[in-house]
Amino acid sequence: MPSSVSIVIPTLDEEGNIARLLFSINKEINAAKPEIIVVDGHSSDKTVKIAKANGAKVYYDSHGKGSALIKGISESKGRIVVFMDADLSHRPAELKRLISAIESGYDVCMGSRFLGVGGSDDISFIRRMGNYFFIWLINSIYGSKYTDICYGYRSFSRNALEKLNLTEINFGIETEISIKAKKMGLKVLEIPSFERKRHAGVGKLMALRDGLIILSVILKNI
Ligand SMILES: Nc1nc2c(ncn2[C@@H]2O[C@H](COP(=O)(O)OP(=O)(O)OP(=O)(O)O)[C@@H](O)[C@H]2O)c(=O)[nH]1
Ligand SMILES: [Mg+2]
Repeated sequence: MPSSVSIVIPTLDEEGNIARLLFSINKEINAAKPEIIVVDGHSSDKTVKIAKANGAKVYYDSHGKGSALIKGISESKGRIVVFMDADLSHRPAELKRLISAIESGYDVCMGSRFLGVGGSDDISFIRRMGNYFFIWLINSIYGSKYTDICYGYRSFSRNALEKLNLTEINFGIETEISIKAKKMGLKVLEIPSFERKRHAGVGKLMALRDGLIILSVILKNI
């Protein structure tokens, strides 16, 4: 893989996951010599110590997952940037496909849990229904054909990230990306992705609070 690749990983109390994730990333795409950027929300556990010991560059951000990703974009150097969760929900085996989509000329490549052989072991009934509703709403309002909206396993060209100029500091950032990419006419590819159950630790997303944030992002971008 000739391109330079940065992987941006937001973390909050992921000490039970981060070493395993970094090991698997390096195993999968060793040849790409990826730059690994961890942006930590001031974890109270050993996340940062473990990330540094396993070769990641660590930065801090206090505002939320979206804000951590934005910080990661500004600190990263790669021509291709991948967003990846720390909890082992996103399979490192899918990295090559996300990267090669950008190398072959797409601006954005989005993993989708609801496309083809994609799926999820990690999504509750309520969250699945919420996801379907938001996908329908965005496609109806913006004329897009997305099969997934709120999933964070995605890759980007540097150019696309500069155009997107992201601002959402919380879990609304994926929705912001999907809407802006459609409105800007970016070349987007969705690929099937399988979301595994969070390995260790506790999820930070709260369905009602974050559902309302996502709804507000959908409405304010009209
Ligand atoms: N820096 C930072 N990272 C965060 C914050 N909230 C969540 N994250 C990270 O963002 C990623 C996604 O968060 P999760 O808590 O796994 O959200 P989720 O996948 O919707 O929830 P689960 O299905 O329960 O895992 C993980 O790597 C978290 O550690 C935050 O406030 N700051
Ligand atoms: Mg998770």
